Amino acid sequence: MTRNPLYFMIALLIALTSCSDKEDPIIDDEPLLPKPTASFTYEVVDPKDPFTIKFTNTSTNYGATRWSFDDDSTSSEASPTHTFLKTGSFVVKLVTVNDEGFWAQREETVRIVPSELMQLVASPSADGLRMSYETDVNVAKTQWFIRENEQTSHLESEEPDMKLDIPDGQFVNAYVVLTTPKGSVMSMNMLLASLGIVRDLTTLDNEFTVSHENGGGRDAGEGSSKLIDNNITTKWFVGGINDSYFYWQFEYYQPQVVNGYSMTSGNDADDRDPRDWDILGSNDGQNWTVLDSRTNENFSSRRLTRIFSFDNATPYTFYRIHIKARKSSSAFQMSEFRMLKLPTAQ
Ligand SMILES: [Ca+2]
Repeated sequence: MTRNPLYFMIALLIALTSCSDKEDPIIDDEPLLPKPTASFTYEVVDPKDPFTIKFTNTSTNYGATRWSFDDDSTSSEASPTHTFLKTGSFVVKLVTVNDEGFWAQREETVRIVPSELMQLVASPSADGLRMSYETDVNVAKTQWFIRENEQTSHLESEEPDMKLDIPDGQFVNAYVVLTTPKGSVMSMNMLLASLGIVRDLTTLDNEFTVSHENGGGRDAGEGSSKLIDNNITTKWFVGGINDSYFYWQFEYYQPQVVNGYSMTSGNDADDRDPRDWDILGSNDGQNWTVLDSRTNENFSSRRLTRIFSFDNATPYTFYRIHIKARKSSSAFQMSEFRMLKLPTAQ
């Protein structure tokens, strides 16, 4: 028995709209066919092209299939092969329909993660820092970009590597974009210092607590979670601090060596900026060692990121940032704070 494809489309549309596999007004008769099931498996066929995924339909009792790949593309093949054009998480959906218009569906999330596909390599040398990458993926085009500010960046190199002369104490924000022969793209950000890649330890298995919270709570529009959400357009605001002991701290499950941090000022009201502060380390949460101490610091513009470094080779479980004074306000605000491990000479 064959039916006009339009029939399937209408039946599918009605079935999807009614969100049920039992109430189909087109079907008057008792179902004669077994109802369809929907299931599938998927795999990368060639490790050199992890963006191309082969989907194997393991559904039963179906006449037609409809795939959607969560990237604006679809397929009606039984077991399609699909190439994603970027990294990310894709909710792939399969709908199966039998000749009586009964349907079933299944969703699976396909994840293509850059950090699982490529690794950045930094080698300091006499004529600067050499950046390269290791990957099993077939790469047709490499582009290294240097970020000038939050909005603009420039193409630095189209070679497999990039050489940079970074003065001591300065930092460069960069990213690399790799394009496969089929046009799929993956990229990675890096913060670089003269000796290599700066590691961001802000969200590596840590507990984040604060002495004072925003009135709306941790996850409010200006709650403390906005201090470490890796977004400089969101900020943490807390008022009424006055002379009380004000801090935030990180507790790591495994002790970590931290020897740097970044602070990004708020979008307005510079009187709420930090002026004096200490960075303290502890392994029991009781006895603290002062690792870095700053006074009369100034953030000369809004949403300005400043990176601070200090000498520390000791791994600590606890790090506390004690803000001893704001510029002049009884309130405090900051757009972003990151815990950093700066590369040191071997
Ligand atoms: Ca933020």
